[in-house]
Amino acid sequence: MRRIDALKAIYPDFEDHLVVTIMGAVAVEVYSLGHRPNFFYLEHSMGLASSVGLGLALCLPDQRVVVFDGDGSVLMNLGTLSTMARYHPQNLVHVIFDNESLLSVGGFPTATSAGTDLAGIASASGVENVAAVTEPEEMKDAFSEAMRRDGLSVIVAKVEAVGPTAFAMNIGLLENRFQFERYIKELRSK
Ligand SMILES: Cc1ncc(C[n+]2csc(CCOP(=O)(O)OP(=O)(O)O)c2C)c(N)n1
Repeated sequence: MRRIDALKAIYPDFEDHLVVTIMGAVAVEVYSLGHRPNFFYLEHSMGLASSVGLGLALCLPDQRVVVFDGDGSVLMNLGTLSTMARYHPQNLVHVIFDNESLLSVGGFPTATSAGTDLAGIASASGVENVAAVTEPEEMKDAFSEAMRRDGLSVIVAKVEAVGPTAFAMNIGLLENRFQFERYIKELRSK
């Protein structure tokens, strides 16, 4: 499965929710499907998208928060899975696209290419709902189930190590940061 196809399969289910992505290829792919003011691309802070997502989920319990992460990023902040499980937000879906590589910086292999099982680590960390998917249809089912549940879900999607041909996005880092902040402030004032 290509990550872009997995994202296309679930875009209608996440477009209206708070979305945080890691930097690089996945940010560009989400952006290419249609940017929304409720999407935040966490540039540079590798490993911390799920931590930002957890903070948002705990502070905004009436919202659904979706995090799009990568295997390399999760491996840099592996404690995030036990922290999320410990604080068990009722509204957080953490999607880890596992392409077994650091695709955005040249494709160096990560530990998942040598057998590390992120779904197994998520379960052993205490995450209630964990799914491992390999096809867009499975992704669609696992994602809509996760969005329906009250709780924390982790979906590990095995994807090919392919990404966009170019990494340009027509939105500046600060513009995205302020737009997302404004979106949240407006939610709170409703
Ligand atoms: C702290 C830190 N270290 C390194 C980088 C450089 N970097 C940017 S993207 C990336 C790879 C991310 O890999 P992964 O999470 O697996 O996502 P993929 O690129 O494969 O989609 C790296 C190493 C960074 N941005 N921040």
